[in-house]
Amino acid sequence: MNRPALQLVRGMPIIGPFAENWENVERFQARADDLLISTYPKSGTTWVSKIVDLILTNGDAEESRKGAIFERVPFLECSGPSLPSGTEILNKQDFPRVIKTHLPVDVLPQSFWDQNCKIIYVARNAKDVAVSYYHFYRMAFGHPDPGTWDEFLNSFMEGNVAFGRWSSHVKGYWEKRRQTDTLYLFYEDMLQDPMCEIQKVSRFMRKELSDKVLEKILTHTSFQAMKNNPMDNYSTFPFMDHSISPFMRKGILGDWKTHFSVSQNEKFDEYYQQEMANTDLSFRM
Ligand code: PPS
Repeated sequence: MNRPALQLVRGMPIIGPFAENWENVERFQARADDLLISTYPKSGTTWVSKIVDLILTNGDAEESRKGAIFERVPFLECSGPSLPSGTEILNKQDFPRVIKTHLPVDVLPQSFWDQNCKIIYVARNAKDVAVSYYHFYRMAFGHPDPGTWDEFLNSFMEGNVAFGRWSSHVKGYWEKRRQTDTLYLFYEDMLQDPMCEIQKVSRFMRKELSDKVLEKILTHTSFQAMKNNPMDNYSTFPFMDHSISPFMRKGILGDWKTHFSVSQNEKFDEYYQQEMANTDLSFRM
């Protein structure tokens, strides 16, 4: 498959074929009972989607295996050749819906704000996101060729990657969280104490779950369980070559240390100080 170039939508670079369906995304009618899972790419979207799905099924892993995670939690802005678009799928879906998006706050369809939908936002530290995104670009052919790691890292810092600047994304939802019904989570907290974060999500969804159900959810959402589950590991999704890099790659904190050279790290730290100077949002790296 030829790798399509990124296109600009409202000033934000987006995967080329996603731009083709933009009118339908912008017009999308959210409902008050929709639950939106929003993230900058590679921040734990699939992980939290699986947690939400298992909370909704009361920990019933067999029920949750009835479809791939990208079918159970459709991707709003997804669109491509020979694929039903996210909006097409969602417009036919039963309510209440759980919806995945990578759109930043200023590009999210207005109806999500008008309906005051519940939003679960997951943020991950920028250095690990950059590494994970680089490997994802290599294996997912909807993206342009990432070039070398150094070239990709520069594009990432410039915001010249799909969904734009990491810093605007994480800060945008952070600033909006108090005026909206948003649960703001961190990937690093999920790694450190997954049970605590699962409980936060279930409380946010107003679902009372027994300890036994919570334990089941914990088991089925571990990195290894999801990596081994074809419904969760994207092995059934087209346009990806897992032999280049698996979707479920490492799932750890600090993999950036094996990728950043000393000078890349210095440059990145300088960029990071500038981008994050005006916020109290902080990350563990
Ligand atoms: S996407 O394509 O933007 O929707 O990707 P996303 O799901 O947001 O992020 C993929 C990264 O999350 C890791 N992952 C997990 N880590 C720990 N535990 C669990 N259960 C888990 N599930 C997914 C996945 O491995 C990607 O990170 P990297 O660093 O590349 O391994």
